[in-house]
Amino acid sequence: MSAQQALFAAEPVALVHDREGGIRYLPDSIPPAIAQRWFDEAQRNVGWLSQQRMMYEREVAVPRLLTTFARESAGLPAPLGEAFEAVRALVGAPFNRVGLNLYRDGGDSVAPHSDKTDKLIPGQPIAIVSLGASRRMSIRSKTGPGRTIHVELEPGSCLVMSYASQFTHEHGIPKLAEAVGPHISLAFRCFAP
Ligand SMILES: O=C(O)CCC(=O)C(=O)O
Repeated sequence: MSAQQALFAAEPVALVHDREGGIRYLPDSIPPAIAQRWFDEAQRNVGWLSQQRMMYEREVAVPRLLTTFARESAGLPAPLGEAFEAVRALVGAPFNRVGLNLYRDGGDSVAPHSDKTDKLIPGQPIAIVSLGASRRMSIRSKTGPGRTIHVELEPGSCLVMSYASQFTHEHGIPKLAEAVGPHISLAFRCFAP
């Protein structure tokens, strides 16, 4: 696979190796009809927010819509209760927070970053379920010249990233020049009590 081609996987694939399971892509983790229903419900129900951030001393809009919920939130919107249980069972981790991202079109993105770990339970993974249109994620080592891995996040897939990998690798979703439909990610994390 060249560095520019994106991986389209039919089987689980290990992208990065480390002592905590590394970064793994699990295609077809959620059946297509359920993934479509979760997409429709999440798009309608979760109260998407537009956030601002400072860039070069100017306030700019974060290029995607976001929201976040605790598993214990009263009135957890559909489909998040169901998704929490499915992803806890799939990955075997006690996820208690979910961050949602809505990429409205190819102009929306997330810059390369690693997740903040200060509020997370050490050793517990992060799981990202993709819904809607596919988007390409780029993963690269923070150190050394290592190649960038491109993985196509297809609807119903789950990308599992170890806690340890947040110290060694960055991930991001670049903008696309071509037209693409909306994509939603559900990013499950284990917050310390
Ligand atoms: O939307 C994605 O697949 C990635 C989201 C992400 O990187 C994050 O929430 O930190």
